[in-house]
Amino acid sequence: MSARLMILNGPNLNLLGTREPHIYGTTTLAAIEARCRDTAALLGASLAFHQSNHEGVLIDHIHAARESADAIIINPAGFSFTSISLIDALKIFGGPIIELHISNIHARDELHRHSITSGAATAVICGLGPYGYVAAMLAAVQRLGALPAALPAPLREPVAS
Ligand code: CA2
Repeated sequence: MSARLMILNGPNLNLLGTREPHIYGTTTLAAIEARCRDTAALLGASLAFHQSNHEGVLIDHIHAARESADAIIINPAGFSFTSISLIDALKIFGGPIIELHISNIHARDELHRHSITSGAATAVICGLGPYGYVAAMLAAVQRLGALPAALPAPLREPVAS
């Protein structure tokens, strides 16, 4: 099985690398997308990668993902703290959802600490910087049981619970 991944990026992330580098680093979203495409090739996965500043556009992508993707990786950015509609859309998607934040939101100010969309996610990754996207892709494909057999065993096999 070849996993189909959709990565969604919320508002203002198109400006990554240009403002507040002390929080979000200097890597641009284009560079992150390139890294994600390289990772998809390594994982034998297909990738749709989107960014929007508009809640409704993100919701339309999530609806489309019900047909076109097996897993969603989403950095809802500011919508993490406000959007009941994103939560509702994510709950309708049937596959694994990994919520991702570049910064460690738990170490941020009160306004940026409580993601309400996390409750609709299968797992949450935060604080790893842009590498979080790579980690999320690996975890999503592992969840789908679609990691290439050529990958070393520790990357493929879940640790027993
Ligand atoms: O760390 C993350 O990935 C965040 O989702 C980024 C959001 C923030 O509201 C979350 O608390 C954590 C903000 C994205 C804003 O993007 C910017 C990009 C460049 C310069 C300034 C902000």
